[in-house]
Amino acid sequence: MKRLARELPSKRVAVVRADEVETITAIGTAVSDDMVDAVLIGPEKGIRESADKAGVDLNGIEIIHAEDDDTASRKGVEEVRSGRADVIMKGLVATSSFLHAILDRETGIRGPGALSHVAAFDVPSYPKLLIISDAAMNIAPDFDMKVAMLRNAIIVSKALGIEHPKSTYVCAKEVPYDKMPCTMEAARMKEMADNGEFGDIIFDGPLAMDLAVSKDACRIKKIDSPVCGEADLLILPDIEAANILYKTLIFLAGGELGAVIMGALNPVVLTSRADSAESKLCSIVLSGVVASYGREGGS
Ligand code: COD
Repeated sequence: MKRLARELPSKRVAVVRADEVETITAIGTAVSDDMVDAVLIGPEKGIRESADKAGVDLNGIEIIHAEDDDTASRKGVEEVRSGRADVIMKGLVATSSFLHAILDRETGIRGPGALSHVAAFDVPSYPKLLIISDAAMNIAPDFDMKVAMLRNAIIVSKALGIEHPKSTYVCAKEVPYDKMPCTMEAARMKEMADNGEFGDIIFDGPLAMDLAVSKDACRIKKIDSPVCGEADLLILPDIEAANILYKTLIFLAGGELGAVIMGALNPVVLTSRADSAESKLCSIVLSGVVASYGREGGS
């Protein structure tokens, strides 16, 4: 991801409530490594104090003063709407204030489709990136939202150079079972994939998590699937399942990640407080990569 970000033209990131040491550390590193430019929005005194604590040099970085969350969110969205910034990032601002400013029908940056959160994990025990959705935005997505989640995740996959992502909808079982709605939805998604509705991805579902990431599990259970043990992209049934997987990959599997909200007119960075400084940096970098892909090669 970082190599890609350095090769691509620098994107400008508008950081909403940058008066937080962790956020300013991540954005400061991305700027000093020439991966992005930044404009910092929030209480100016707090931003300067946080930068001092983080040891970040603010020379050449623009600051836009905003006293409270709603004003900072509005000003951040305005930066991307006007084209002065390419990406918007959440800092210390409350998630709901930030997301509502993005979703505002009059002044926000909604795109024509739905917004969803996509995280790309690097896990030491898995030989490839693992993309998961949606761990942070859509609480109880209906089927149409899950289809949108898959489409958004495919864009991220392609932006990362994974052209034909092996994809699945993860359930507790690998055969459609009418008492488990997840499996019925996964079978519906597979029909759409078989009809070419997601382009040239490789989709199978439903699959249980073990089958998605372990060839041994497939062999033992005698499951033959083109995704078996090699999944690039996982759609999860709801925010709990996805968030539990997200935190498990970090805290029990030593994963690092980059995450981005897709579907708005510009990529949105919404890091979790639980993310390491490295993961926050990767999220900034990923959003820059996705912004370049949207403009130069992508959808
Ligand atoms: N894509 C496009 N438009 C959307 C989406 C979406 N994913 N979600 C909501 N909207 C639109 C609706 O159509 C409506 O016009 C407006 O936004 C408000 O929608 P509501 O009333 O359904 O949604 P709210 O007010 O409950 O808020 C939407 C949030 C995204 C803020 C909400 O879903 C939320 O709080 N998500 C979880 C965020 C979170 O706490 N994450 C961190 C911890 S995991």
